[in-house]
Amino acid sequence: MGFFERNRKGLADRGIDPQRLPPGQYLTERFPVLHVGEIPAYAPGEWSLAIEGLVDNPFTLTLDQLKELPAVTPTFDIHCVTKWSKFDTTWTGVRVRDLFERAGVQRKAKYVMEHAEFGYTTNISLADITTDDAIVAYAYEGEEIEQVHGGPVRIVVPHLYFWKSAKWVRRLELRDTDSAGFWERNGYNMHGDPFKEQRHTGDG
Ligand SMILES: Nc1nc2c(c(=O)[nH]1)N[C@H]1C(S)=C(S)[C@@H](COP(=O)(O)O)O[C@H]1N2
Ligand SMILES: [Mo]
Repeated sequence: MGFFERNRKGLADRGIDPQRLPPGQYLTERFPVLHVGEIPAYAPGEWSLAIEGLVDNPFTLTLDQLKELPAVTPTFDIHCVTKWSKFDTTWTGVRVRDLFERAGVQRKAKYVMEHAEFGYTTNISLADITTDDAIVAYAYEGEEIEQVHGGPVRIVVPHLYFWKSAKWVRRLELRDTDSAGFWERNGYNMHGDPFKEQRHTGDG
């Protein structure tokens, strides 16, 4: 039996439903760090998030303003395209949906480009980024998100591969057309559903 099969079998042995693990993934207890380039550092008060593009009322929030908004603290599994999955991670933040309601999304807006520090981008549909668990997160397991994991603020969209969850997010741009973000231009899938194994361009 190979590593992946042993790992999957280990789940059942521990009473965890193996169906939670998408095809081709293995469960890790660690929290791997994955990104291109440098880790940005923010002094308190420097960070901001803009909601812009096809909205009636674009606005920008500071970290303090974000933290004043109604928050949710969902627990969910995350799945990286490099094949690790981590179960039962708990994040606190504001639903992207709530921010978009405040901005007044225009009818023609169907897609969102997440823009992060240093030019990292990832594209996602409006439907995927407005689900219950899609949040602008500022805490992980009750603590401030570590800088290496995207602190002070990152997107978390648990039902898609984790590259769709921009760390150090600075702008959410509402768009009428879908265009490839950073990894999507470099061979990754436009949608990225782990249960359909939409890893590479054209999968699924
Ligand atoms: N800004 C930024 N966000 C990013 C990335 C990146 O390179 N830059 N990598 C993505 C990828 S491929 C993954 S798997 C997750 C990893 O998040 P983690 O380091 O907290 O595990 O961040 C995603 N968000
Ligand atoms: Mo990833």
